Amino acid sequence: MGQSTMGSAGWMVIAVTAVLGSACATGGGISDELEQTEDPTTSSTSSTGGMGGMATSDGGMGGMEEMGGMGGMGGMAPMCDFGHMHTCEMSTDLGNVSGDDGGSTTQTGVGSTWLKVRIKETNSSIFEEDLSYRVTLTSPPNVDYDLAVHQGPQDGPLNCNANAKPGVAMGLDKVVSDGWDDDQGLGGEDDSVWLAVEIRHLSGTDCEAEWTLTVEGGI
Ligand SMILES: [Ca+2]
Ligand SMILES: [Ca+2]
Ligand SMILES: [Ca+2]
Repeated sequence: MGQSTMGSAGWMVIAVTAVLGSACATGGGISDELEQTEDPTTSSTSSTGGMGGMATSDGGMGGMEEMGGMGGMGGMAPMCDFGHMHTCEMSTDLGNVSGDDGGSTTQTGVGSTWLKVRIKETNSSIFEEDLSYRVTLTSPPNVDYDLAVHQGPQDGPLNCNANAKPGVAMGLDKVVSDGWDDDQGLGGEDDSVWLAVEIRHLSGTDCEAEWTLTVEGGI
């Protein structure tokens, strides 16, 4: 079928060329010839039935590709912004998680962002109860996110410039953990710390796929 279509189209091209050739011979310069060569070819490609065998199928495929492209861009896969929604200083506050007695908090979202959480000393016993935490970022299967934790000083403020503790890959998870002594001191010493948690988009375009961040204390 393809061959016969090509064959008839080939004949039509020859016919058009022949018509143009004779028209050219009766008058018109080189520029006229070029314009006429383009015009009949274009119009017959889009409208005439005879050449339609080939021209229509070409046009049809082209049309489908354009439609498909537009549909993909516009409806099925909307563009979304995976960039940071705000700065570290404006990070979302997840509140306190007990770093000694234990506890946890979980957050979900899409795209890069900053969050902060306080790993709080809640046990005021005269006996030491050391503090620790584990931050786990679980990426959805089709979007990859990276994790970094900036750990502030004990009994101090959020420190966005603290050295980043990079997430260690464990399957789909990125994990950062740490622990430190419960200092007693005279009258007790607060060993709570603020964590600035950065979630950074690496790859993938699914706007619906959420990451899950879990912060556990007293691990
Ligand atoms: Ca304590
Ligand atoms: Ca303490
Ligand atoms: Ca301390």
